[in-house]
Amino acid sequence: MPSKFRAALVSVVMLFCALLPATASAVTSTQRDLNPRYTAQSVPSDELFEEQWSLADDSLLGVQSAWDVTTGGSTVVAVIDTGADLAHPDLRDNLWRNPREIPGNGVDDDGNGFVDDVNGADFVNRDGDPSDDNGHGTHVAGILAARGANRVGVTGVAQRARLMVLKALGADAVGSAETMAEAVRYAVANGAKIINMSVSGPGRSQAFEEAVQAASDAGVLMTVAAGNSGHDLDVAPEYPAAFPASHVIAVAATGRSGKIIGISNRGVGTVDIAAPGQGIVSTAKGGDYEIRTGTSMASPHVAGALVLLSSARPDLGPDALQAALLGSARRGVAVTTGTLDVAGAMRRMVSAARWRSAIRASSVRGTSKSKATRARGRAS
Ligand SMILES: [Ca+2]
Ligand SMILES: [Ca+2]
Ligand SMILES: [Ca+2]
Ligand SMILES: [Ca+2]
Repeated sequence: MPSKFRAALVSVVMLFCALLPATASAVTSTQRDLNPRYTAQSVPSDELFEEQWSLADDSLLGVQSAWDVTTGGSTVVAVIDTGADLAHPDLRDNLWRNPREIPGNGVDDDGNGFVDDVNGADFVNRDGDPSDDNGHGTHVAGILAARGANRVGVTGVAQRARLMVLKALGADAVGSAETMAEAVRYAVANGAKIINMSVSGPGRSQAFEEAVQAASDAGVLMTVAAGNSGHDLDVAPEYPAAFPASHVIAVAATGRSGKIIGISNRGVGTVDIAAPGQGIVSTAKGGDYEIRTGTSMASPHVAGALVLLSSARPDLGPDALQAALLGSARRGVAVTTGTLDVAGAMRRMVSAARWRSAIRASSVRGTSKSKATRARGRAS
């Protein structure tokens, strides 16, 4: 066996998931702005919305402004991670359904090797149930597309989407490159337009790289975590962030100050964009909510933004979506472009007339402030 292939077989995709200390105070001690700037925009009813700092202050990413155009839609987006809590009240209504698979009949109806893979598949245990035995994937899925405006918990950057849940990391949040590659191929074969991979590791696997390149060639956009080693990927590359495929979008993590946080990797030649990844509240295993920190949390912000852009302009291909996303990023951090600006990207996607009428409509509609509730933050 050639050594390169052997190296590919044994290379491991390490997942770095730094957690905030279990400080419920991090979510409860927030000073409330009694006269918020976002009153004219689309504030959803989700009870923890005001704890979602990256969304609640619309001057940061402009997600609420983008919601005036669309809150999401039927875009299929795959999350390759530790799986997800499929019964979570904030996720279950946004799950992808495999149209060729009859649920619960014990038969692999679509002949893809997985029995009853209705919402995705489990490449670790090789079954059709990608339930989460870690919690990382549930959190990532919620940042991307927790159901918005359902009065429950949080909202994703995309309030609506079809989440394809692909479990490629085990209970220890580690997975092999071959397993990651399989999950990427499943996503492409089943119509995912966007794939989020909040994983990173220094091993360069040929099998994984080929799957990512094939997905990129097929026009699938992949948002990936830059990794949490705190170094420059131009000097010390990690993957999949440093794969050269053109539709790989590597994401660094910023904090509330707008600066890239210390643990986040960076690199003007390798990391494409930055997005919030510190103290992010999202869905947790067991129908719960929790706060996590890391580039794993930044990447799904960008994936959610792509769902919004794709929903606003389903007629446009991946290059146009990617150009709007990266072209609108705000300069000033050590990545190729800058910090995610969802409103700026949306403005590039829709006509000036549609943008103005969306903003007008939301001003007339008015909003009520969402109820701030204590987040049951816990670090696991
Ligand atoms: Ca099947
Ligand atoms: Ca079946
Ligand atoms: Ca399973
Ligand atoms: Ca919700």
